[in-house]
Amino acid sequence: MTERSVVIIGLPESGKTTFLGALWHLVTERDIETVLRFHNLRSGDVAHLNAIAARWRDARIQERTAVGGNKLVSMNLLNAAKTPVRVTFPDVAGEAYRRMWEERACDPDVAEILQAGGILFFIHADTIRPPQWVVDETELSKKLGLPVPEGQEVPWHPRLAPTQVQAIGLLQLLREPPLDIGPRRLAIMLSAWDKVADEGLEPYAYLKAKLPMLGQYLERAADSWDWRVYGLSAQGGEYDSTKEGAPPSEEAEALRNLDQASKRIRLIAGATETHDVTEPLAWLME
Ligand SMILES: Nc1nc2c(ncn2[C@@H]2O[C@H](COP(=O)(O)OP(=O)(O)OP(=O)(O)O)[C@@H](O)[C@H]2O)c(=O)[nH]1
Ligand SMILES: [Mg+2]
Repeated sequence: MTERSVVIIGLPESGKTTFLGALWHLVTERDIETVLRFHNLRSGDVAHLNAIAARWRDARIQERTAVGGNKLVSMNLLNAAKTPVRVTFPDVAGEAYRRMWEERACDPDVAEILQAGGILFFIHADTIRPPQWVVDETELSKKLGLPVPEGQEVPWHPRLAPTQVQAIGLLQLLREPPLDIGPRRLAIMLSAWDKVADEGLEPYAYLKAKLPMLGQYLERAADSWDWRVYGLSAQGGEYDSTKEGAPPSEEAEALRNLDQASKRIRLIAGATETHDVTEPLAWLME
């Protein structure tokens, strides 16, 4: 059997676990045509997959993945030619990737996971931190009549870096030893697309508008990635918050009322839209 692995990467709260929950629902429910079809579960933590898929169906926000709690699941999927391909997915905490960017350190087990296969890189489309200029901030504060303290330095910390800088930093690390395994396919997943779809941009245009340096890095083929950009709404809308006392979300209620939960999922590639989140996986494994 062809062995393939797909690495899921993304800073904390970028939508990695939600995607896995939606994918597991889609391939086990089999109510929608998909490019890759479920064959059987090869090994790994099926309890974890079932738990996140159940939470996804209930329209409840996933719990943060715990550091050190990396779950490795490997499932056999059938491609269009009905050839079984074994796909291994890690569900790694975003904190592990944050550490890679901030401290340039990585646990050996995460490093091992990262040295295989095509890459699904998650960026939460609605929580992008843009570059900020001190002069602009000062100007704005003055206009709003807010106090502008003089001579107060804020020490720089890598966590304050704009999203695109962190993303490029992570991608560059993957093209350096010990993680480099040569040019790979890269699918950039702009998650929570439902929150930004109103802007009327296609995913790549959105990336170029909000993350222009990342756009240039990809266009100039700086690290020879063979890349694509997708917009993904794995939830279809806002799910119920996990915060104590938070009221249920109206959107979540509407999503629960859909006949087919699989239809919550929206994957946008260019001008086309589908419910089939196996499409980028099929491309990564071609
Ligand atoms: N509106 C909306 N929110 C989403 C969607 N997908 C993920 N989110 C939200 O994004 C946040 C992070 O999602 P997770 O799937 O837990 O992200 P993660 O990357 O696994 O996070 P860590 O485990 O902390 O690394 C949650 O609040 C989700 O509800 C979506 O399709 N739509
Ligand atoms: Mg997670």
